[in-house]
Amino acid sequence: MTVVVGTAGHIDHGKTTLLRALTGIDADRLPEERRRGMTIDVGYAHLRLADGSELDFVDVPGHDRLVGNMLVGAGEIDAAMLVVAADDGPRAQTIEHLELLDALGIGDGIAVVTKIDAVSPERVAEVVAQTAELLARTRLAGVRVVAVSATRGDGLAEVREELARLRDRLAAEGGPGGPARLAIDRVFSVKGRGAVVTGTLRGDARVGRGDMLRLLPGDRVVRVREVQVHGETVERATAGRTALGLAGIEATELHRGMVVTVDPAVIATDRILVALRPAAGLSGTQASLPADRARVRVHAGTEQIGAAVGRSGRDAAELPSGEVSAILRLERPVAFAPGDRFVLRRPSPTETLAGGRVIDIEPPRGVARRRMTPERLMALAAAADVDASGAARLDLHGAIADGGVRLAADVAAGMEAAILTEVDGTPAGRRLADLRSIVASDLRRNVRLSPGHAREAAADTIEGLVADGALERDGDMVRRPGYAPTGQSRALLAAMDRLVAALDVLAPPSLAEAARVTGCPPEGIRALEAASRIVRLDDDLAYAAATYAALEERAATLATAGPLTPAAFRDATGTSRKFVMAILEDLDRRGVLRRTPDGHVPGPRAAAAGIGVNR
Ligand SMILES: Nc1nc2c(ncn2[C@@H]2O[C@H](COP(=O)(O)OP(=O)(O)OP(=O)(O)O)[C@@H](O)[C@H]2O)c(=O)[nH]1
Ligand SMILES: [Mg+2]
Repeated sequence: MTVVVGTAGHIDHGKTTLLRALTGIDADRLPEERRRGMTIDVGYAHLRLADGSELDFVDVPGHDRLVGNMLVGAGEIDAAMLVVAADDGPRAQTIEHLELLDALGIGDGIAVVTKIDAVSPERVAEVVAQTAELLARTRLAGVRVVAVSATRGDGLAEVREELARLRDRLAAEGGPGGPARLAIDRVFSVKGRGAVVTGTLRGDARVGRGDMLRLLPGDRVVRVREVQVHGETVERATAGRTALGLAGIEATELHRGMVVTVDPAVIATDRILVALRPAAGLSGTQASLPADRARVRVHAGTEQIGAAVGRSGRDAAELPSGEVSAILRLERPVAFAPGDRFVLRRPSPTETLAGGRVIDIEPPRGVARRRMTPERLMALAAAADVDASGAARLDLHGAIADGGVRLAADVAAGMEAAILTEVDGTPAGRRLADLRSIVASDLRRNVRLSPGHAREAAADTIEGLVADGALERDGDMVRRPGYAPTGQSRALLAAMDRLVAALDVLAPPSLAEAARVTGCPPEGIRALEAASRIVRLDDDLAYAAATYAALEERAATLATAGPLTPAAFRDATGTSRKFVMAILEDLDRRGVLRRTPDGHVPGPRAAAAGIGVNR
């Protein structure tokens, strides 16, 4: 693995000079940086270790106004190199950067007390002690503090040795793992070669020429035209600092903060469930977590974005780890994967509020929010591996549709019970299609699924019950095993089926007329209504359940696009005013739609009808 080390420390303390002394590379590449002798944007360098392997560095500015750029650099590192000038000692950004590294969960690195040529040995010892004391209050407690002079060269060999040990320690831990991706930190356009992006390639990654990558947010597909590592063109890159020439996109369409990835676990989302931990509070006052509805800045990867914190009700649970859960609503979608670390800062006056990690990139919405209990949040936050977190996430959501539909154990059991209850209520049996629709809409009162996915889950569960022998299939009917119909009920069932078929059209005849033609007696109509095989809108108008479900879905979809007028709905369904008025009135009464002077719009129960369900 290629370890990426990020510098940190107060302005002018010698970060860039130390890197130049170690690697021979000047990370201050911008003309303005060279003129002013200070780092403004993130810079890069790499070091060849004694065994021939290489170590990557990200160099950051120490200026207090450039903390945003420091975080771009620190967002994708494995370890830190804290630099403290021996003459100055720890200063404001020494402390601020340490707090930020701690919030980002950086747990290994090295500290360097530099410029020792300018002070007495006593002063060096004093600053080394102060630095170790500060580190002790963070996750970097106990890392080596090495005294050097970057200009004279004292101590540089020791720094190199410690960096090699650092690399070995991190390699032994198996690297950061996680989804393969590159968070873009620089974009430029090379004449004749098109757009080029740079960043740190992370996760179990392997990116080669010709690969197709997803660009987030926006979900565009781009092709890798060329891969470069440390300025050399290579067939493929596996980790560390990487430059990618991209085809199928202009440089102007790319910017810092975007992510290219091959892993479907990375998605662009504007709402995340997170676990927060208050910042270390190294400067004395202990920072407190942002309150509910507080406006914050989220720094994640190479991106930063405004967000509102949700810490009320079900969103806020105290986790045994000492963290608390919260929802972050981002100003626009940003690429995230589960487990990602980030920092929350107050915009002004700026202060580091908290460090956090993402526990769900698509937290429960709508009815599924009722399942967000502290126990389920804790289980998800504590999940140690992909399997455990997959199971905990399913339990939190109740149902997840990714390819197929999966149901949580309690939801699956509830659905089986509901199916058996339905069937027990009609000994003669239920039509499979009706049973499917009924239990599917039942399911959607408890979990968030699209109508199609809910029907798929219903069909699977019914199949399962048939396979187990709890139900029996007879043509398109489902019933309990062992039912023996009499001659009379057989005739009634046939008449009921005929009536359902007659009402299975967009403009059905009057109910009385349909009953007469199909020979279905009143008790047959009552039985059909009780079994929800037909939907009765008024005395003389009824639809087959499936037809009505389709009409409802159509109306709901149209109403999300803008107010739906009776005339527009009539044209969309090719029926007449009589039918659309009755349907719209029914949907209004049930809260699926709401009537406004301009037409019908989604009502309070719109979500239950499938509006706004994105997956
Ligand atoms: N005497 C002495 N001077 C040093 C040493 N290292 C750096 N300097 C000087 O300190 C000044 C700042 O060095 P930089 O490396 O630019 O500091 P920096 O931490 O990168 O600064 P920013 O990027 O602006 O935060 C320069 O004038 C360096 O020449 C050292 O070991 N000894
Ligand atoms: Mg610098």
